[in-house]
Amino acid sequence: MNVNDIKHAGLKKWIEDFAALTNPDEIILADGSSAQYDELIDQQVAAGYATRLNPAKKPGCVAYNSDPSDVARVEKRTYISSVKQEDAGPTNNWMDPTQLKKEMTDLYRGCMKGRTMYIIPFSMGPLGSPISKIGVEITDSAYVVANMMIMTRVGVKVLELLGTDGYYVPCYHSVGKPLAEGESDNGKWPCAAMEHKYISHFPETREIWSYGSGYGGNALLGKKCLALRIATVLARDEGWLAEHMLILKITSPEGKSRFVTGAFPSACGKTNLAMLIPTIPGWKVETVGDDIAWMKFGSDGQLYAINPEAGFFGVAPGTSDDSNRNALIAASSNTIFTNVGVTEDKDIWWEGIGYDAPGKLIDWNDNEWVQDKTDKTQKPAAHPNARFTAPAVQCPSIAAEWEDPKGVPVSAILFGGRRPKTIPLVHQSHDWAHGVFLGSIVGSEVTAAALDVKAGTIRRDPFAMLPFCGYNMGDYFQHWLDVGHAAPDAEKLPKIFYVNWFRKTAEGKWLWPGYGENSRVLKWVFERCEGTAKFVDTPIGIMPTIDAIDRPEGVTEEDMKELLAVDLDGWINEVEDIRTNHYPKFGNHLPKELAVFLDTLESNLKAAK
Ligand code: TSX
Ligand code: MN
Repeated sequence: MNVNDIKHAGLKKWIEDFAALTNPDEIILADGSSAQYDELIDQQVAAGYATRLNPAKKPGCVAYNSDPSDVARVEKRTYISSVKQEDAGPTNNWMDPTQLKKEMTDLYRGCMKGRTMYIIPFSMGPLGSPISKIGVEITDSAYVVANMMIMTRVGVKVLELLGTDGYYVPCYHSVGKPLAEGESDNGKWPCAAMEHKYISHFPETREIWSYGSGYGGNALLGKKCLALRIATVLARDEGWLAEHMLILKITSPEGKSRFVTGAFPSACGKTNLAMLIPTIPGWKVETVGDDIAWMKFGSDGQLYAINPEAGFFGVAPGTSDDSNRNALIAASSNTIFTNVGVTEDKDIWWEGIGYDAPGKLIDWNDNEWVQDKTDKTQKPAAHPNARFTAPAVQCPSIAAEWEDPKGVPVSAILFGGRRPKTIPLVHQSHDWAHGVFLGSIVGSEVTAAALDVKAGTIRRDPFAMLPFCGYNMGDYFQHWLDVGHAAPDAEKLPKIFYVNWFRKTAEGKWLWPGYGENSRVLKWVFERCEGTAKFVDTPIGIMPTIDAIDRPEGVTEEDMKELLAVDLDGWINEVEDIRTNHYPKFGNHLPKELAVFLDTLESNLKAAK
């Protein structure tokens, strides 16, 4: 099937119009076939954009290196272009949509000269699920096509679902580097200069316009742009939740299963948690999704979640047999690696993979690289934001229900962050609205990787959604409260927890071993849902008794007391920080209900002193 066979008049016209503007050499429909995927990858390898990896070690895998300037999402070039600036809110960049469309149309004019235009019909969510949404991305990047084929459901079946007049979210994308007559990229990753990059969202007309970057969330428009920023707007209008959450399944030794979702800011190990291998005998953890959850009430009054994605776009460095064996197995075949090191025998390597670099590598900058552990200033072989794009079905821990079109019933929602002090290992909200308060105050310690703020400070990232909400964040808090108020049965709402795997001693030692041992906390969460867990009420919420969670090896009773203590002075400082630095950002869009929770928390803490 090719573009001429498209039966949808609106889609046909859009493709023709955008082709007339961008002037590509040819137009190809991404039909979703593995033959087309293989052909695309072969072409990319032949043209020098990608390296075919060793079929004996990494069958069906390739490695790309990006331009050094195009390595991550660019928040300063990301826009929520609503008609009114107030609707984008205080935490999003805003431009007037007419102005922005004019600027971008000028950039798009002739931008695909010398390139192929690809049409990617894709479904976010299982094909035909009532919760799924369809998008069509037009791009001039074969890398984007290949990645979208792993991360979403692409092809002819989606066009069939669209029929002659079905609704889709139009997603415009160009790398922004037209080729002159006879010019070639010479195998170099094409992209535009930073000041010409735009990742634009038009929430009223539900369009995504991206220009100048070929990387990740800037270019794979089904993910952060559609499944989060545009979906949050749809969810607000339609009464559901589009969230930056993992979805996991936990099964007890008795064989009872529950589903848990969780939102964590970056660098907290969300993918590791989604694929966790439990240390407690008899318990099982399986994966439904590692990044995005769409949640809607079912006719039975339960909240159901689907993973709108079909793959994992995971951070490679730090992924090892110890930190996440399941991810390594998922990414051991049919995977696209971006900005990793490549060994002489065409295998991959990155910092934190769990073993030393074997011999001479080609690093992410295409330079020869030999590990020198005595040189503390040596630049890494893999970029810190290097990625694997791996099919979800290849994950050994993938749950049988991961593609169930009705979704999975959610028993619990976790929030978390990297908090060396104050925040206990786990506490639970009294009810949904109190849980919304906990989500609204999520924060994480800034790690060394972020240079704009000094390390050790706490950056608030409410619901881990700060970069991903397509409208005013204060209104988003209100939407969460409204979902609770509108619940068919308040008893069936998920219970909400705040977890913290990252507590340290005064000497800077980790108090909690984390990783697979986090299953002990998941077990307590499970037992709270069952009504069998031991718990106490405290000024901050519901907490495990000191003996409610079995201690892992190396954690003393004293450690456990510290992990589960209510640090009254620390929390009073926390309240002060929220009151003076966090909540005022949202101005009169901050729901009163949240301000009341802050007051109540403060008086609870002061009464307990
Ligand atoms: O992903 C992590 N998780 C969640 C796992 C399911 N990480 C890595 C964060 C960066 C992506 C963690 N790091 C976790 C964790 O629970 N905990 C820690 C901190 C930590 C690091 C090392 C040790 C203990 C705790 N122990 C040793 O190194 C021996
Ligand atoms: Mn994410």
